[in-house]
Amino acid sequence: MRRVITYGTFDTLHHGHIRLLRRAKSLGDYLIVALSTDEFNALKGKQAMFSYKDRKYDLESLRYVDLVIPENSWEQKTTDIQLYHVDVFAMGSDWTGKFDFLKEQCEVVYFERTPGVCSSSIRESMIAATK
Ligand code: C2G
Repeated sequence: MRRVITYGTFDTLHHGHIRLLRRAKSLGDYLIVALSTDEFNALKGKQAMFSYKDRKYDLESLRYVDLVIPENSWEQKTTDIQLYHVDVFAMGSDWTGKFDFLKEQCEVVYFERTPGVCSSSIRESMIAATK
């Protein structure tokens, strides 16, 4: 069983996220998503539109996702990889190089980010539409 892990906020789930998850799952048999909690988002300076509970619900509905765990800190990646016996760490290319230190523990893969879609612009247009 080859286990893959990825991390993110996954707010206003869109095809850029889903393409990332689909490619991450294609690297193994089991995909874990460490989902940023609302508290960790505050640390990241991100204000998600949807709660952790709703974002978790969305991810758990996807065929590519096998397990959703909370992401509470920047530091947990090393222990997550040990705890869940992870073989591959995968992220989008906006993070290229940022997590290369994990190469001591597992494979590290960065996938090309999907152009033309992002949660922040979806959020802004949703907010504008309610004004
Ligand atoms: N992504 C993508 N294409 C997009 C938007 C996002 O491939 N158009 C990818 C990102 O590169 C990331 C994942 O989808 O790998 C989740 O994106 P975000 O929810 O924006 O996550 P982020 O805020 O980058 O959090 O510890 C790592 C952080 O929690 C990552």
